[in-house]
Amino acid sequence: TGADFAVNLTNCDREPIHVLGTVQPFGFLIALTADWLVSRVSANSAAFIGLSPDDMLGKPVSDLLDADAIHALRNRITLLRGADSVERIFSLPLMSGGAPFDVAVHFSGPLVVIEAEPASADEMEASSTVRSMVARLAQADGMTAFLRDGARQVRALTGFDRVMVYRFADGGDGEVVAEALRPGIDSFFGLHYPASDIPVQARALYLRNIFRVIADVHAQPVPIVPTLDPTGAALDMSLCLTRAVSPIHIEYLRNMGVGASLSISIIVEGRLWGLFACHHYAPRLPTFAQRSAAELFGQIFSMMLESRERAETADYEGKARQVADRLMSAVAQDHDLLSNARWLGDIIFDTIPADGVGVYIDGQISLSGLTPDTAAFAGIVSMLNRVAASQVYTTDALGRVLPEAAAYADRASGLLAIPLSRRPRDYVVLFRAEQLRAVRWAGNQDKHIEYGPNGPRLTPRKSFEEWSELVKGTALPFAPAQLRVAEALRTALLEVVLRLSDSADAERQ
Ligand code: BLA
Repeated sequence: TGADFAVNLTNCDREPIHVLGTVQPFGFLIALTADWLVSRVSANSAAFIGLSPDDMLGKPVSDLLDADAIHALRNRITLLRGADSVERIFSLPLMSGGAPFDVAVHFSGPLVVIEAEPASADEMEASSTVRSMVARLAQADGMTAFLRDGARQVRALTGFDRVMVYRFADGGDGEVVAEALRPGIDSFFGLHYPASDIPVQARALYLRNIFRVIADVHAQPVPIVPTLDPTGAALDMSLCLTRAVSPIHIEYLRNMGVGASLSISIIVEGRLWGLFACHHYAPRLPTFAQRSAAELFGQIFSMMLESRERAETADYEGKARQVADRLMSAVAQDHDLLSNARWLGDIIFDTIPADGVGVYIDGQISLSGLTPDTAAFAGIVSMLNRVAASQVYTTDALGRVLPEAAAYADRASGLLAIPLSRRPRDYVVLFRAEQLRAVRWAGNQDKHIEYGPNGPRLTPRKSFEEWSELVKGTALPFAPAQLRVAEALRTALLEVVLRLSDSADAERQ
């Protein structure tokens, strides 16, 4: 269970963050058995409804809460029918004659979990708020504007100081691809972080539960009583709104001076594409209605992103076909073009972005852009002859397959090779430089911060350094769609090359 797991920097991907046994103090929690007996209560219940865990544990909930409230809860629970989701009720008086609460109910295994916090006076209409947010977003022209507008909308709704769109790469590391900020704070735009900053079990949980808020990183988490049931199991809080989060993440947030954090999953094609990651430099709890609206907005944003990505892919494939046709007809007319690296780069880089290109034909070398020198290129060609004679070959860490390449990693850490002939030897090779980018951190580096027990490693600056260390000698990988295009280019070029050699043979005869 989570309660006795001592988390540190080396084991945090195994911390069972869904069973830590605590809630955040802005709300309280009651868990009921299938026959509606109280089986668990958070220790802070008395402050909200005047009943302590001792007053409630083991009792039928009908002896404790208002009859109308129980009726409303039962109705919602029927709606769930065991589904992996959460129902919400706004402004429900839990005790007869008492104050209203905003309430969430869901199933955790066989238990019904009720979470409640004092109702806010917020009269916001979530649906109309989200409707106008979405209408504005729909007008965004292009992906960059779409992501940036998404961040702006979330900031306008939640009032957080910083809203980032954080996008995951295949290995789980991530990049801040859009940001909306309160004026005057440092930007994190363009920064990358290692996968360990949002460990694998957290990413899995965020796929299942798309919204979380940490209202006050200095608040003391409140234990659930009893923490373990008679079988020794802790309450699975995966779908809880009040779930207190991993102490290691709290330390990270404190180390960076953040007071409250909120994040919303962005899910595309069933995968965790990224997060809206929001920070506030003081404690902050958006109202229940605002949080519901933000969650809904996240879902709609995800769907819009998915359809924009599909449209982009279709556009891209159309453009790639045009490039293949253009290459083929140009080279058919003037086959010297094929050994002109600069000309090839101009045509290909639009569809397969790279920093340089080299061509090797009949022993002749032509280089353009950021590439290794001629001698190094010849070394690459002989390596390719061993690994890539007849298909597109790619690596994003050339130094790992060709040790001498470490010497020019800054110029060429990644390559994509398109063989031009059935026999080994002739290639068009695209190069990508090492992906490390110089980053200038804004802000006062000397500002005094008391670091937590795991020290300054748990800060974005150190995280970024760690990421930089991890990606030394690697380039941004060529994406699967880009590889498909390269394969199409290979077929097109192979065809002209064969035609050229046929006509050369004919001339000779
Ligand atoms: C969770 N880590 C998170 C979350 C984010 C980040 C956004 C989601 C929870 C939230 O909404 O706050 C990471 N936040 C970032 C990053 C930036 C940011 C990269 O603002 C960049 C600007 N975290 C670490 C390390 C460990 C770690 C080294 O940095 C472990 C060794 C753990 N992060 C960790 C855990 C969670 C987490 C366990 C899950 C928290 C939870 O939901 O319980």
